[in-house]
Amino acid sequence: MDRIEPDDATPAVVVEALTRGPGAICLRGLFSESQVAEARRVVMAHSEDRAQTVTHFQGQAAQEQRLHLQRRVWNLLAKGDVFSEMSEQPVIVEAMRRFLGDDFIMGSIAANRILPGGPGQEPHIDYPYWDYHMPDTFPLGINTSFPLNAQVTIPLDPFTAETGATAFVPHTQHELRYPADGDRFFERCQRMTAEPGDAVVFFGATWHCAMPNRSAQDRSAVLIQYLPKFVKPMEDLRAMVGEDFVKRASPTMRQLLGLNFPYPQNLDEIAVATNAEGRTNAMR
Ligand SMILES: O=C(O)CCC(=O)C(=O)O
Repeated sequence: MDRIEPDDATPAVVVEALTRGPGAICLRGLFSESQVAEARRVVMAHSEDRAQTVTHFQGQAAQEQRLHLQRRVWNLLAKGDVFSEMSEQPVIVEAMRRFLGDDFIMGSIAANRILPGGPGQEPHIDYPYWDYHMPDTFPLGINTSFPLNAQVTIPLDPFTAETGATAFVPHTQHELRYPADGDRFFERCQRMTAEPGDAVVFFGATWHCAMPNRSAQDRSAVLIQYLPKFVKPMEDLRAMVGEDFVKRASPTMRQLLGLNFPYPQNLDEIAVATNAEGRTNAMR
């Protein structure tokens, strides 16, 4: 995985890494020390006494009664302005416009905290491909020739081999497949090692997983999921943030919340009936 300076992270460079390249790229030092400190403070505060929130790809840890050593904090937009700053970061937004289309949305913004001794995950691919171990539930011919997901991981603690930096197998995004036992994931993987405040951008069709934290310190990261406008978001962000947040939202945040793409609608109940779609004179 290349590690580049934000000034070099043009949309073309990021998209090349996600499509024809290994599937991931690290943008160094995109967020300031104070942004990282504030994000970490919120994540730690919200995960201290609420050990059990919904999690994913942790079936084995659940069987072994070790779920409490990994903690998720969901709905981060409602928990601090720093998370809006992270999700609207201009270098990332410009790259996402190119990768997922101008009206791309945010499907989730959450934190994954792995405590010392905490478990890693099952190797997987991300929403909306995350249940592709049942390929018959997807449309005929689905593939990764166009992306339905992008992920951004922002470490709030050092991401090292010891602390449990995310593992990934480069170039696996080229063929859409959920990793299987015979794929030797753990022999072939590289690690997304990174510093607090870096941003690792990757295509979620690339096989990856959080790794066990074998260190004596916490390992937390903010995980942002971006989607094309037409994919149903994973977290119901629009409902979770509330009316006041929406009233204050910037044009970019309104887009991220899906407000630029007003479907589904009750078309039978639209008060002022007009021509809503089409190249000519469309009034959504
Ligand atoms: O925390 C990590 O390292 C990765 C988490 C992840 O891949 C996921 O939850 O889908």
